Amino acid sequence: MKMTFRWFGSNDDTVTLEQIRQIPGVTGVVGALYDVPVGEVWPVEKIKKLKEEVESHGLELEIIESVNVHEDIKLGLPSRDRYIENYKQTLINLSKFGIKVVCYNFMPVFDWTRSDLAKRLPDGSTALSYEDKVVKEIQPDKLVEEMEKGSKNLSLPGWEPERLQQLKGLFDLYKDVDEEKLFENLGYFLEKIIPTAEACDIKMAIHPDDPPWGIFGLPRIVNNKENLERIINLVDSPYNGLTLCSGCLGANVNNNIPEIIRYFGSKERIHFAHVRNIKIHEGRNFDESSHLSSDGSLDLFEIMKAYHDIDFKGYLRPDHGRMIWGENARPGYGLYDRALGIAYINGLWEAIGKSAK
Ligand code: CS2
Ligand code: MN
Repeated sequence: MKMTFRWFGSNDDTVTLEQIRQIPGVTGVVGALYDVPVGEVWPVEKIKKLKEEVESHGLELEIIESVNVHEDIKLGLPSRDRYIENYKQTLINLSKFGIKVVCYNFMPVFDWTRSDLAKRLPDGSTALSYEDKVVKEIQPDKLVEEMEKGSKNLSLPGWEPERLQQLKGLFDLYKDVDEEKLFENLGYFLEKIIPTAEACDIKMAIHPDDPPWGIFGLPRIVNNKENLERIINLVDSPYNGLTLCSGCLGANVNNNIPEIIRYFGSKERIHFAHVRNIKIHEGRNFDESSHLSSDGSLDLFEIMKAYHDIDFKGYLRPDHGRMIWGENARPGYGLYDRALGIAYINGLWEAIGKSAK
């Protein structure tokens, strides 16, 4: 595996490249251009600048999270073709700088959703948390407001204000899009972009829905083994692959994460691993815990063992972390807890590797 760390750029991250470089085992960052509106082509100059900045700190930039997909593509509107052409051009531009994997998601309207961005845990840390009742009762525009309030004035990935301003219009448009239609629209998108991804040698890696069930009546399809299987078969190419996010899929107790890793790993379709733990409470409620198995509901040993068994050579990053030691950072994306997560994952990896010999 290649250990990486998500970074939001020098203007918009409390964590510096200098700090990231000092986390044991980290070889690269997971980056993105956050100032290009969704649907527009990523300019070569900006990609070049990001790449050079990362490399000047002794780190690699080989993976992008995310090139977001314009809503018109998810909705299947006639205007989608223009945005798909732009997406292809972005892939071509990224390939000029040695990008090997592009993570993206296909969630209608909302990216990852939480009811609290700073829930206080018994040890005094704060964590992202999801309470079903809260999300069921809140109006979508109020949720957007709450997320903005909790963001500490740092942009939240996948929550672009320009797009969310059009909430009402988007909900109207999604009235005609059920799960089947969303699959169809994803298939249309993949058929168009995978040949370009192949030519560019960029592996596409779809990120699961977070949480892995529908919210506000919007369809969600990237949420269990059967659907992941259906997605990789929409276009049967190694370039049509997955980001395996343990915390997202794991929120549904019916998803057996080690088994899913072994299954899709044997097909060589996992290109990016997000590793995090969550503490599931009764029903559809969970808090994001530390990575440690005994702190959460997922067994990180079994998860890392599955990656080891499939001889995982792809990119991996700790996913969200709690806010600890008084750190003030973007919710989920502080330095300390994610660095602790990495140390723990490295420890598991070394122990599993050595005891397998
Ligand atoms: C997230 C998402 O769970 C996660 O990794 O924080 O925002 C994720 O980056 C996107 O859904 C990927 O497109
Ligand atoms: Mn993730």
